[in-house]
Amino acid sequence: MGYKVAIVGATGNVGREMLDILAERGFPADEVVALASRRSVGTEVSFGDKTLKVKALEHYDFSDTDICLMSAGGEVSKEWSPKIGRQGCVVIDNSSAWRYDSDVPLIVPEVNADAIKGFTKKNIIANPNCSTAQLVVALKPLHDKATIKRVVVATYQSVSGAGKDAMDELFAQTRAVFVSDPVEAKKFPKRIAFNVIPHIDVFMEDGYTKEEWKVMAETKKILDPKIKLTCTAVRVPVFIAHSEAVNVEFENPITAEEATEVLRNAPGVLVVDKREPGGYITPYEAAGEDATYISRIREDATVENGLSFWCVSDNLRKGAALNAVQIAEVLVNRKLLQPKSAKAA
Ligand code: 11C
Repeated sequence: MGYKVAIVGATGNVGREMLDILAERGFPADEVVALASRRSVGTEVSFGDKTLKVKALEHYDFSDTDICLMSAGGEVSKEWSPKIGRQGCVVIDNSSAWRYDSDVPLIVPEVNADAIKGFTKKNIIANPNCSTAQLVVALKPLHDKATIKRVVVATYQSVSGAGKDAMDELFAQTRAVFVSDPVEAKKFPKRIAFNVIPHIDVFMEDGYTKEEWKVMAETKKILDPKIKLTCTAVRVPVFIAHSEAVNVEFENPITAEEATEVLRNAPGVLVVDKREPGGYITPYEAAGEDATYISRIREDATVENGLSFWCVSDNLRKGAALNAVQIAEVLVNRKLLQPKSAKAA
C-alpha cells in the first residue's frame, strides 16, 4: 500500500515541479492531490500522464493524507503547517516560515539526513532556500575532508526564484527593449532585463539582505554552526538555475586536485571542469537537471588553505522541489512514516 500525498501551491513554479519530480522518480504514492488557494480551484495540472484538478486548501481534510509538500509562501505555511501536522500528516515546507525553529529539522538529504528524526515534534520538516541547498551539497564533502573555517559567496540568482510573475517580467522587459516599448518594473525594484540587481528579499538593519542572511543561517544549521559565511546575493536576467562564485578557507590543507576528487565522489554533485573555453557549466545547461554542478575549482593563494569554485544548480529542482521529494524519500526509505492506509487495513 502506498502513500497519499498532497501538494499545496500546486499551480506555482515549484508546485508543478514537485508533481513532475514525484512522477519521474516513481514516488510510492497511491494518490496525489493538488491543492491551492480558492482562486486556482478547477485549474488543471499534470501529474505524469494524468491531469489533476486543483482543489481548495481550506476545504481539504488532511486526516487520511500522509505527506504534504507545501510551497505556498510563508504566510500560508505559518497558518496551515501546524494544523496539518496535528492531523498526523507530515509537512515538508518550502518556505522560510519554519527553517529556524529548533523543533523543525532543516534537511538537505545529501548533507544531514540523520537530523530528520526530530520531525515528530511538530510534524514539519523545512526545505532550505534554493541558494543554500546547492551550496551545502558542495561544501559538505569539502568540510569533511579539510574543515571549513570561512566561506565568501556571491550568488547569481535566476528570476524563477521570485516566482512566475518575475519570469514574465523578465520576458516582457526583454521584448519591450527589442521593440522599443517602455520597460515596466513591477516585481523587481529596477529593470532586470540586460541588467543585474544586488538585492534579493528585504534589507536588514546591518545592511545585508534577508536572502544573504538566510544563506548564512541555514548553512550553519544544516552543516556546522562554526562555519563563518558572508554572502552577496544578486539577481541576474536568467530564467532558471542559480549560480554561485564560492571562496572557502579551510583549517587544513587541500589541493585543487584533492577537492576535485572529493567532489567527484560526493552525492548529488557533478564536476565539469576542463580549464578550457566552455569547459564549465552555466545555468542554461543546469536548468531541468538534478545535479549540483561544480566547475572552475582552483587554489586561492591569497589565504592559507584557500579554494575557489563555481557552483550551478536548478533552483526549482535541487533548490526546492527535488530536495522536498528527496526528504519524503528519506521518510519512506528509513521507514520513519507508514502509510495511514496500511495502518487502517
Ligand atoms: C530567490 N532564493 O531566488 C529566493 C527564493 O526563502 O525560500 C526562495 C526564498 C526562500 O528569490
